[in-house]
Amino acid sequence: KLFRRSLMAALTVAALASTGAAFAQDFKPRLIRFGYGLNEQSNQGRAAKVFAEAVEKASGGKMKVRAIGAAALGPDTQMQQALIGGAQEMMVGSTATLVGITAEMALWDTPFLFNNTREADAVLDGPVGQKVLDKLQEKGLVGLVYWENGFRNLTNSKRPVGKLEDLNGIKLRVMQNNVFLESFKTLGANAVPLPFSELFSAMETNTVDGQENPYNTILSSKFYEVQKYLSVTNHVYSPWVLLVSKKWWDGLSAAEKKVLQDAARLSRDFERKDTREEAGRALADLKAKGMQINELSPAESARMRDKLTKVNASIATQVGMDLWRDTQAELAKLRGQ
Ligand code: TF8
Repeated sequence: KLFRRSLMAALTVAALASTGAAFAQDFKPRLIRFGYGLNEQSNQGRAAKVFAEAVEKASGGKMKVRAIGAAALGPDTQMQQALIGGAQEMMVGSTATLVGITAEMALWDTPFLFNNTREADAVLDGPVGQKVLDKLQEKGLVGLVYWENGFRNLTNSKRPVGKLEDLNGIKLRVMQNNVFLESFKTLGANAVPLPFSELFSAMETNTVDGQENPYNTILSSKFYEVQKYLSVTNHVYSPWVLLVSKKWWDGLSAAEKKVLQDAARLSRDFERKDTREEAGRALADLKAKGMQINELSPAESARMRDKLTKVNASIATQVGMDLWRDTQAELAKLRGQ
């Protein structure tokens, strides 16, 4: 009995020693170029910093994240290609700009898909969200988690949009994505696709009259300097997605991958909380900056919603009927239907 006990102890010591050795070997010095489109003072910038710090800490300083904001590494679409080719390691950006690569991402562009952030979190972090992330792999990308960009609202320099007809003839910048293009054409706007990095100067020079983004971005990108009117439409919830180059990812050890996955989840939880707090204050801040804010009446909101259901059929075809039905089923369950 005594012999067995000491044998067990010896085995335990040996096991501990070997995990310790494996730990040291499992981290190589890594430099991670992490690009994003908004500025450092934005919710995106703050969360990028949280991610970078978590990775460095958990890897004992072996993995270094260089977070590069303000689209200095290029707009979303350019960074996506750099990740696919292996010239850049990581980024965070809009799911909407990924639709050209992974059609399933169009699911998140469905107008009025989520009624609130509880629904968004549940679907994005659940099996449907994971299924969409998994689709990225065959295109050379690994999707780790979704961050919150947020519910989108309209701004423009022409007039308050209180009803559908007010959008007529407004030159509105949209993301480079066929669903957004179709949605805003359906609403009567003159929709112009542009990368985010060109948006501010396009509004400043009146190349476009308006745009749509969450309150946080309107504030952090100082759109209030070039836009007078903000109309509360909440027409769609936009996620951001944390992406890794698959080429680079496949060369990482299990321990290195785990560090990135854990830091991704930690940054997600921080980012959503931070974004929601900021969004709660942002409307008052934007008013103080001189923006004129109007809400749509419930009747006008319903009209906009009705009109936009037209694009649902084409989204369902793009993402596949199975995924579309799974999403609707999950939402019905969340709504207690
Ligand atoms: C947009 C998006 C942006 C993102 C960002 C640059 O309007 O809402 O927030 O693309 O990653 O383009």
